[in-house]
Amino acid sequence: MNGFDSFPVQPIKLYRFFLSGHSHRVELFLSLLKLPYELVDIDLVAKAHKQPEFLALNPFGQVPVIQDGDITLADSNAILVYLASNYDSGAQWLPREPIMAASVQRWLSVAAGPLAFGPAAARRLKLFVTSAKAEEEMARAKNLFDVMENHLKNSLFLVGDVPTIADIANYTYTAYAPEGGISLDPYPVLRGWLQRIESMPGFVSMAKSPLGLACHFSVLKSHLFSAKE
Ligand SMILES: N[C@@H](CCC(=O)N[C@@H](CS)C(=O)NCC(=O)O)C(=O)O
Repeated sequence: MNGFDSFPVQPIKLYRFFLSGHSHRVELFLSLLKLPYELVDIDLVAKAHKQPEFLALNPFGQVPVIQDGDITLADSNAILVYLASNYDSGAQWLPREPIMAASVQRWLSVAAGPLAFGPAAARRLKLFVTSAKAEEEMARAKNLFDVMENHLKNSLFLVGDVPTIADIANYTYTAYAPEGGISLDPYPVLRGWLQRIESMPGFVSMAKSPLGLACHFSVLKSHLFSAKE
């Protein structure tokens, strides 16, 4: 048991891709909440995410999606909000106090904005579109990490001294920024924050490249992102 009031009657299905940071943030939160879940790998190489069966789950044709009983929900941050609202009755992960709630939302917007279009985009380009320079993405990442480095000098986590879904939403693409050629060496405070998340009971990591990519890289490069090159 996880100590929370509500508990899924059956394992929550997480439709994901193993190198997707958006998928990983959901898996990480499910694991930290000690909720039962089942991973369903979506074959992005075979474009399974663009087939009618998957589009019925998410018309945007993107992972992650969860199914919790009768509920089907797409979008990583929406899923974090749902899981926190439904399964954390103590409201630690999504505080209800107006300023705290707004601060969490602000960092969810960062995860969907500068983080997605900075370090996450640089990683995607570096891993899958090797000819790309990713200069704009790297500049965005630097701006973002400068802000986070300063911000985290004042608190242990992004919103106060206890972890919230703001930290979960921003963890993966920050931790994996080096895969996009962005060093975290200049950011000791940021690295301390990553370590605090990694030391939480139930922490699970995402596959790292090139290990994670070893068997998939050539296939991915030629099929998955070719349309975006
Ligand atoms: N806003 C979405 C973004 C999800 C996203 O970008 N998913 C990527 C994998 S990381 C995807 O499915 N890409 C395939 C595509 O867009 O065709 C979320 O937060 O879940």
